[in-house]
Amino acid sequence: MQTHKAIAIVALLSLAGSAASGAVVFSASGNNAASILPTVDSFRAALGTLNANAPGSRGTGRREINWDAVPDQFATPNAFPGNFFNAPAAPRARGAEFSTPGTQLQVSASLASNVGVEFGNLVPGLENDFAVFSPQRLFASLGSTVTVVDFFVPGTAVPATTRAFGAVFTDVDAAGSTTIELFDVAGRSLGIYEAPQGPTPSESLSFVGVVLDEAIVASVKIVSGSRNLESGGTSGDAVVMDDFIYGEPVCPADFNLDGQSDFFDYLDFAQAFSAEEAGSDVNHDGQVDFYDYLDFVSAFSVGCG
Ligand SMILES: [Ca+2]
Ligand SMILES: [Ca+2]
Ligand SMILES: [Ca+2]
Ligand SMILES: [Ca+2]
Repeated sequence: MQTHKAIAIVALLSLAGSAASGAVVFSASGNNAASILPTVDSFRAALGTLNANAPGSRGTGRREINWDAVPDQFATPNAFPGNFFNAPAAPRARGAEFSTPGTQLQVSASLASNVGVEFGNLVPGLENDFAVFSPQRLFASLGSTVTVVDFFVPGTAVPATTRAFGAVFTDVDAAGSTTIELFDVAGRSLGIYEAPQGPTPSESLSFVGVVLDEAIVASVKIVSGSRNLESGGTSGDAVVMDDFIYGEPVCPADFNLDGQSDFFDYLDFAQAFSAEEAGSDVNHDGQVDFYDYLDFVSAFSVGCG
C-alpha cells in the first residue's frame, strides 16, 4: 500500500507591471486522481459552467478535453490531428488547437485496441510510469516536450482569448521540469507556472491551472518534462498530459460577452472607449488609444464566425 500523499497549494501572485493585473494559481500533486481532484474542482468552480461542446463562444464558463473519446484511428500509433477539437460541429467544437515543434502529437491507446495503454507501445514500461486522471487516454508530443495551444471561437477560424488554462500531468519527477506559459495576442508572456513534482517515483498526477481576471490569453506553451517520450532510456524526466481545462474562448468582437457579436457590442465599445474605460484597452497595452479602436473595428468586421 502506498501512503496517501497530496499537496495542494492555492497562491495569489501579483504580476506588477504586467498586462495581467492578477493571477490565481491552483496546483496540486498526488499519487492518484482523488488526491488532486479537490484542487482541480476548485479550479473548475473558479471558471464556471462546463459549456456544451458546440460551435460558438458562450462568453463565460469553461471547456474541457480529456482525450478519452478520441477514436482509435487518431490515437497511437497514429498521429493526432492538432485541429481535432476545433471542428465546426459538436462534440469536437471546443476552440483549442494544438501543435508541437517536434514530429507529431499522439493520444494514447484504449485498452480495447490492444495497442498498449499509457504509451507503453512507444517504449515498453512507460505504462508503469504513467497514470490517468480520466481513463484511459493520455496526450503527448513526440520529438519534443513542447506543446502549443491556440484558442479560437469554438468551431471557427476566428482567434479567441481565454482567462484561464490548466492541465493535468503524470509522472513529474523533477521539480521545474513541467510548466505552462501563457501569452497574450501580441505574443507577450503573461508568466510561467510549474506543475508540482509528484510524491511518488511513478504514476503520480500533478495539476497546475492559472486564472486571470481578464480573457487575455491567446496561446499557451506547455513543457511536459525533459525527455522525448519515444527515445526511452533514463535521462531526463518523461511526462505526459491528461485533462485540459480552460476558460471559454472569447470572441474579440463580443465586447459585452453575451455570446454573440452584434450592434450592442459596437455601442458598448464606443461608450467605453469614449469614456477611456480600461475595458476598451482592446490590445491590452495599458492605454486606451486609437489603436484599440482600430483593433475593435477590425475584430467587429470579422465577427465571431
Ligand atoms: Ca484521459
Ligand atoms: Ca517522469
Ligand atoms: Ca455581444
Ligand atoms: Ca491599448
